[in-house]
Amino acid sequence: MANKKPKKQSKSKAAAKKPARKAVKLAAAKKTNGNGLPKPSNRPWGQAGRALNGLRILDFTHVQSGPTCTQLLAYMGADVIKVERPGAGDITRGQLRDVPNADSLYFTMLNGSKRSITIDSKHPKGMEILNRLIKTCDVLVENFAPGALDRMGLTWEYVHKTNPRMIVASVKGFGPGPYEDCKVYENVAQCAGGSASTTGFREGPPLVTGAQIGDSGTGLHLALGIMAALYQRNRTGRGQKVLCAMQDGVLNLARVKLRDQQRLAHGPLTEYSQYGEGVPFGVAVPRAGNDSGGGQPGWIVKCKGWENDPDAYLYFITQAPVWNEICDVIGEPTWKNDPDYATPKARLPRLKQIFARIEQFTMTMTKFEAMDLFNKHDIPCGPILSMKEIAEEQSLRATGTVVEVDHPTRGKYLTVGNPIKLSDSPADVRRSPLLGEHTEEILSKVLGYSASQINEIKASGAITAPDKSKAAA
Ligand code: CAO
Repeated sequence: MANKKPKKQSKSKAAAKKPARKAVKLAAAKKTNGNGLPKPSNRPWGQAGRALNGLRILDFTHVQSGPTCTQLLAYMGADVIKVERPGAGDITRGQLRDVPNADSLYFTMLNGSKRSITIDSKHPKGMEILNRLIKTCDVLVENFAPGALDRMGLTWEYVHKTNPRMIVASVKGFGPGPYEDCKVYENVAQCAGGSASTTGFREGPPLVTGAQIGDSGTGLHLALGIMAALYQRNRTGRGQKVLCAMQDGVLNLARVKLRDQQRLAHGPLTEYSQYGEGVPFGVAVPRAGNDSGGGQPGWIVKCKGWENDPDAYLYFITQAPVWNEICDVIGEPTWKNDPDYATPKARLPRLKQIFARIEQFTMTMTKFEAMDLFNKHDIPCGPILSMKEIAEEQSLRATGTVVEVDHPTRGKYLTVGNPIKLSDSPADVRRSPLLGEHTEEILSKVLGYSASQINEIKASGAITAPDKSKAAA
């Protein structure tokens, strides 16, 4: 090709250049729609890569809150590089262990689809590797105790100077204020965010919930913050700090209770069963047992088998638009026109009695039979599903919400896949990495270290656990 004689041009050079330029412009327009944006792909849905392909995350997270965030980003296609301390790793690898010498489910279910590199961030050579990672990654995500990242030398100023495009996303227990330096775990956040004081039964103590709204809830908030910061970076060209405090995250999820706190100033909360029972309200939102959160009164009622099965219950909502159907189904047709029952307002002081009657009916059938029956009449209700039932539920497997993955040391286990379904980006749910499984791969393929440099790094102790026998000698 290079030796071919150029053909004689019949037109002048200037004239010949014009169409060439036009062709280039046309080609660009074809690719970009003429407005700088790519033309819609004509690849089949689900075959145009994953939503976050090309995004690289420096994952400094541990325990639960941070890992839930980065796992979600990994499911959506981001390359998540989890940095762990050599020899130790994320503390959850060894917590609540069910299989000897294998990573715990605590760890494996929060760190799927990631790569693991071990780096001692307090070793000079380790810091050199981290510097390279900072230059090549888009987002640094961390949830260390307040001040820990700064103590490593990775202050915001330092990271921003090293890579101005980098987004630094953090989970902390509290935002700026009196408690900003405190370490926080899930239940502390539930208590400080208003969830515990409003959960449980009026007569009992505050209660924490099984859903990890402080950890996983804040991880979700952080993922959204990261996405927004990435979008803004497209415009500004620079990264920013993203901070999600667990107290704030819980309060955001408990906002209806702050709503009720303000309503209290204007009178009793009539949809709380305490109102119907004639119990006066205090100064703060009380615990409401299993009352429905909104204006549609609901309660948990027993179903067949409740004596032996702790989950033989159904959540039943007396939704106003289907009140007539409810009356017919449970065998109380006269309630439809009885002034004591016919309107939502009239029913409020009688909720306890109404739910007792509904329960009388539901106790004659299983929760699944009740669910089928009520749904035929458009009556909102839901069976109380045990974790065993959820683990075995085939429809959740079919949608990829529950996924079985295989792990080299623990074997097959179930994990929760991506609860966010994208029609053009199938979730990438893979097993969690072993400690340091991808250290060499990342050093060579991502950071460009040569084989001899990697040997040097290994000898330095920056990526390997300290040799205990040497230390003892
Ligand atoms: N190399 C060397 N040192 C490392 C390292 C690495 N790769 N990775 C972590 N470390 C060090 C940190 O530098 C820190 O050391 P210093 O305190 O000496 O600076 C130390 O390990 C651990 O940091 P930590 O204080 O975050 O860990 P902890 O176990 O004491 O506390 C937690 C855990 C969760 C209470 C705390 O991290 C925290 O409050 N995080 C913010 C809130 C949060 O996310 N909580 C949810 C936890 S899930 O329920």
